[in-house]
Amino acid sequence: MENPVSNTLFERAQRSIPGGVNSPVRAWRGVGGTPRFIARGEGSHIFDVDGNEYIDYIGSWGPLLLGHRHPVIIEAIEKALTRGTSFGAPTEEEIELVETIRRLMPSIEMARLVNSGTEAGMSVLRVARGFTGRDITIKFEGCYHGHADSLLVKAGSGVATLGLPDSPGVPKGFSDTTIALPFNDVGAVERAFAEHPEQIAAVIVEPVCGNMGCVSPNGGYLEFLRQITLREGALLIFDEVMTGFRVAPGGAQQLYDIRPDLTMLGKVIGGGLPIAAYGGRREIMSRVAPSGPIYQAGTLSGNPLAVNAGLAMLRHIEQHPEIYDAMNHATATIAACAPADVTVNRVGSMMTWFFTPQPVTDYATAKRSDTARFGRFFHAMLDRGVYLPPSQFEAMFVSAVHSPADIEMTVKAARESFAIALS
Ligand code: HOZ
Repeated sequence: MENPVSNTLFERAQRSIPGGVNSPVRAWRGVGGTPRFIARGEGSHIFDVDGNEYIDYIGSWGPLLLGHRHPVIIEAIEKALTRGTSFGAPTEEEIELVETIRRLMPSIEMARLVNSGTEAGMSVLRVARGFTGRDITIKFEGCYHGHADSLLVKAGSGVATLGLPDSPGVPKGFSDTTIALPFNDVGAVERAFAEHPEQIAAVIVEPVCGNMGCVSPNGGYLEFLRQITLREGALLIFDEVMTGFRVAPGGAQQLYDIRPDLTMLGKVIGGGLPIAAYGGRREIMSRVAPSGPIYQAGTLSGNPLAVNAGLAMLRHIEQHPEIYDAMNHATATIAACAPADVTVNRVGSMMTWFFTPQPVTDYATAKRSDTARFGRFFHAMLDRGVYLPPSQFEAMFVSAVHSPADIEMTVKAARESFAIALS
């Protein structure tokens, strides 16, 4: 595919924006080549500035359950737009959005709206520390909870893609409050609690990891995290930025039947517009200002465009639970075409093809994947009109509007691309 306009734009972008992008993975350092600049999206497809069309499996990194420009979301945004773009004052729809989230995810008894997953992550940790009076957090290697200082330790996503173990600029005092452990390793968590009695405020986890590629929890692992946190007086935080309303209407906590103390939600609650939330047990959330002393604030929190878009999407999925079977079936069909020396991890409509024949159960095993082969595969797929996340360490997402024709074309493209990548 020709992409002269993208090439020119990328050169221009690099003169004004670090790496030419506003979020590192978009620079395609994980696969090489020039990122395509996107002109527009429609349903399951996106179109670049050179006029090339692709079946989109990024979906704005997960939230576009209904694809691009779904009529219910566009209508909600248009209506909201006629009333104003930002008030810095409460609106009725904010209550409705949080009430809808509560219906779908009953562990969330109260929630606070913020603007991004990063903001949700930094806020939820402050609340966990403020509530427990403890400072240490356990996170898992390869999990990514946004770029807040104390969470940027052995993180996944762009940090994994670029091979940066941690980030300069994070004060040692901050990273010292974080213990990073291998995902799915029960013994490591037991040892950390034994070594830091009554000091661990919370265990934060992506219940299905999406930021080291898709990695599912071993049977019983999330139950174990629930039990040990209860036993040790620590809080269990689920980061459902990717899994929320995706792997089930009530997220991973519904799928695995676990009730976390606190939950982070991201862009999915805005149907792709910038908004996020954290919430959980009333007793904990009541400690957030102004009802309690733990401070967190923001002018754009509960922005009316994002709130109305998210409300429209969540109401739609509440009324159409059948979309989950369709998304899961479509994803399973795509997943099934992998050859034996490629490992497929899939949970619902999230999946990753890892270029290793070994099982991928944590960050160490994800890193065994042959990223050069992944890069060849990515480009072969792109040449065939299929747009995947440009990193081995990101999950791909299928929406409710990917059609049978999209899936058939993707499977055909994947078979041809595996042959190229593995040759
Ligand atoms: N770190 C994000 C996904 N895990 C990528 C964000 C972006 O580039 O938009």
